[in-house]
Amino acid sequence: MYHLLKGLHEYLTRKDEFSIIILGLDGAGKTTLLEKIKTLYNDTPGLTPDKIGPTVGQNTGKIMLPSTILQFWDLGGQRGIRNIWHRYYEDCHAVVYVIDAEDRERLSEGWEVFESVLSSPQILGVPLLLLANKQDSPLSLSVEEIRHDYEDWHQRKLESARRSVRQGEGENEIIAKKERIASLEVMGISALEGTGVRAAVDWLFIRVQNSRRQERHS
Ligand SMILES: Nc1nc2c(ncn2[C@@H]2O[C@H](COP(=O)(O)OP(=O)(O)O)[C@@H](O)[C@H]2O)c(=O)[nH]1
Ligand SMILES: [Mg+2]
Repeated sequence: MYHLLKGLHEYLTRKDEFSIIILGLDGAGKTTLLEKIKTLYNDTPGLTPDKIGPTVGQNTGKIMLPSTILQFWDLGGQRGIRNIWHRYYEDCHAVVYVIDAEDRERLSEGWEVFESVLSSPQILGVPLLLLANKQDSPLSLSVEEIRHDYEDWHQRKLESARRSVRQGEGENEIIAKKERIASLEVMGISALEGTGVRAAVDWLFIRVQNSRRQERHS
């Protein structure tokens, strides 16, 4: 009887755990976002922005949602650290890419890295969310402007690839990527002030639940 009740209790209180990785260039606001998520969802608040230094290695944070635990991994964005992102791809359930919408000078560098994330075969089927951060700043590009800027950048890149003799990708990869871009979710946030952060977490929560269901039915 005890075991039966224990089993039932475990079943009813069971929480599925999902890993979500937060990627982006250094300075995009990944750590600020992670700490804001912790502050919004946990009893013990995350670090305030004045306590956040450049990320060396990784930061993690867990939040509890109904029958779900989301574990966030903020991986550093410096060039050297980016080389290890792929090690996390196999085990993640969603990817968040943070772009600094205020830093126009580094947008194309940000898209270059975003493109490599988007093209990674291990995460082709994984929900991907693009966050246009720093919306509190009057200098920031809006969500629409960010989407257009990326599409323009991508178009230019395709054209220059067509002109060059050596093509890295086949037609199928290009089509798969086009579909991914067309269905890409872009949201505006201010990691500093917290605006839009709950909407982003809600989106992730729903998407990881849905992809788990698809897994079961396949
Ligand atoms: N105005 C503004 N600044 C932000 C925001 N998010 C992060 N920052 C600032 O951007 C800088 C880099 O943030 P950080 O979280 O360390 O970036 P990371 O390298 O991607 O982890 C810091 O000075 C942050 O205070 C935001 O939403 N708005
Ligand atoms: Mg950081």
